[in-house]
Amino acid sequence: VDSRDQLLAKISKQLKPARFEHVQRVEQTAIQLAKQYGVNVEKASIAGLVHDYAKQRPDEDFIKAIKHFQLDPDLVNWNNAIWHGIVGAELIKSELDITDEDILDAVRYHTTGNRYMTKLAQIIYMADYIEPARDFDGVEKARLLTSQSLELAVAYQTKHTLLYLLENNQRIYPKTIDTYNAWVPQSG
Ligand code: DGI
Ligand code: FE
Ligand code: FE
Ligand code: FE
Repeated sequence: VDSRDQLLAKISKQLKPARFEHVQRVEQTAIQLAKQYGVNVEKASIAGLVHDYAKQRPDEDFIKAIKHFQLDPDLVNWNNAIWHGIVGAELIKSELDITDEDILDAVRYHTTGNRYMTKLAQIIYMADYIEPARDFDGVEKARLLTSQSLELAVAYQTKHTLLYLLENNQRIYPKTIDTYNAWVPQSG
């Protein structure tokens, strides 16, 4: 594991400036949430910084990694949006020597969510959605919910992502549906 400066240098090599700024805002948001919810602040910092590490890699890197790491072969039928977290976690592990499975799971599930998510994974999922530069209908509601209940916030994001994907004729990755089914609040 590197010093913070070494880690930042490696990340900035992989990302264009706007994306590098985004991951630093996600880090700060995740640190605040970690303090509020009693989660390890160091892990929240690292997970926030690395969550989009693989976002700007060429498709062929992901195809190679899916084979090399023997991940679910169906992953080849998806795209960067799905790969950069789920496959990106393996690249982070091998290239940045980050072996903490809490951090790697938070990266893995930061786009799709997952049936099981640690508090750290919930925090990264939400921090990515509500970091200060995010601006979309519903972001204020998402920020308020995140400050009140991580679980309800995860459910809110998942529902709104699904609605957005359906509205835009995008395919739904099965894990996104699993997340919805696991987290949607049930009243009876
Ligand atoms: O990497 P970021 O832009 O910071 O954010 P992200 O990793 O949360 O989301 C990347 C994109 O992934 C976003 O535009 C929504 C999309 N996405 C999330 N779930 C699914 C999905 N795209 C498809 N096709 N299917 C999904 O289930
Ligand atoms: Fe992402
Ligand atoms: Fe996200
Ligand atoms: Fe992100």
